[in-house]
Amino acid sequence: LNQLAFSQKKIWNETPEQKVERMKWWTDARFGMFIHWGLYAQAARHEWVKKRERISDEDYQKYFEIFNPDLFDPSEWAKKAKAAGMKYAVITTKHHEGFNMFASDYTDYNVMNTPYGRDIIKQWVDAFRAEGLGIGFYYSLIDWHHPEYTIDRVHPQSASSKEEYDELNKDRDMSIYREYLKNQVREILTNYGQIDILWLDYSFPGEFGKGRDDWGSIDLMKMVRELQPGIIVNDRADLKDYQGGWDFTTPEQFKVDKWPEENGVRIPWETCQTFSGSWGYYRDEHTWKDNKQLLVLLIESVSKGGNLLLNVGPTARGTFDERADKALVEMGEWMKYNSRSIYNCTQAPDEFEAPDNTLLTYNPETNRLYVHLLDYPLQNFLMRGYGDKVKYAQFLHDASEIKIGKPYGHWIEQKHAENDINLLLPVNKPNVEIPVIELFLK
Ligand code: JFZ
Repeated sequence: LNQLAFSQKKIWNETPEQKVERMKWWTDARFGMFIHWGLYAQAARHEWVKKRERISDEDYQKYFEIFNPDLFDPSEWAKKAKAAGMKYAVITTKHHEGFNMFASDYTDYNVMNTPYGRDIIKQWVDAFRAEGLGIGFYYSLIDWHHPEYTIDRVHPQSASSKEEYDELNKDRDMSIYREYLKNQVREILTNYGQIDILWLDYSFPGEFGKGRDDWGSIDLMKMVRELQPGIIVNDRADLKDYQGGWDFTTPEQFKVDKWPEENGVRIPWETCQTFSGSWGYYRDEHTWKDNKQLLVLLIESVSKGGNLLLNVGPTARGTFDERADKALVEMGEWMKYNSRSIYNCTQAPDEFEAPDNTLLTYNPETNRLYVHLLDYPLQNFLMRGYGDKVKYAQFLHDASEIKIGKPYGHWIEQKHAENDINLLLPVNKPNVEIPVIELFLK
């Protein structure tokens, strides 16, 4: 079911079985927290604000000079993630703005030199570890601050022609940035103990783009694998055709229609999603998804064999926006009673057809199938072709039996095959956002 595509070019030697084993905790976990936090939280209008509004380095400097998240309490964050049902978390150690949330020997543009003056990443790792959560680092390949990083033509910029870009970049040397990037990744993978996930972001190969040669991706990933042999890495360093160059794919902010494949083989995947559209804290954004939409994102990911990394953008004081808090609490309420249909679960075997308005997940170890009722049906719930497959049915949230009957009524009888069954659901929807039927399979 979870065989992996392997190519000839190798950065890291491992059998497909070893890879499945290395990633097992992560594919079982299914649900993680993404955290986008940096100086942009102060602007509170998108983590791309510097580019979007063409803010100069001089003007952006004020955020560095006043950064002081006095209410930052990472153990509170960790407890909230855990209560929501999340099993791991990934935080921005550096986003495109180039600012380091960690103490670095390679730039002064880091948190130690702000009024806050303490290593945020260190505290964050300790607190999230203490709650038993997997630890992930996001590190931006793109850097709008480093003086040697050549200014990109594909992102909004002040220059308009090739000549102007050449002029802007004439004194910049990407090989120096490449070395810096490697040094910084070494720092974050050396100074904080075991790191479970590395999330590099992102490549945009092409005429005006940047890819593996600009980042030195091959060399970088060899170092990553050596420093942290157990680490799980995303696929944004432009190393798709290298074994060991990536571990999972990252469909972002769109609906995944089926389990992604590489060379006809299903691959591990994780979709990352926001509450409201922006990744960084955005005070005035009103496009927040509701509880049901968020639950569907999670269930739908698992129903297609994937994970959900759900993003929080903390404020510049170090707190979660109350809308994020509310969303996490609501998800946790559902997860408390229904997480058995999420953890260790995956796409159902092809023989099971999902009835209308349902999503199926399946636990291969317990051989149980989960039917998520997105739109609560009438009481005679027809399941075609399930007759010889189901031993017992119950609601997941309260373990109350759901009786199994035959499709009834003489006028229906002729239309139904011998193998169809009818689940006798209560008339009223149980008080659960998305009720789940747990089927014990034969
Ligand atoms: C990137 C970042 O630019 C963004 O700020 C955020 O951190 C997000 C998680 O990742 O955005 C991307 C990167 C790649 C694609 C789209 C958005 N892509 O490949 O479609």
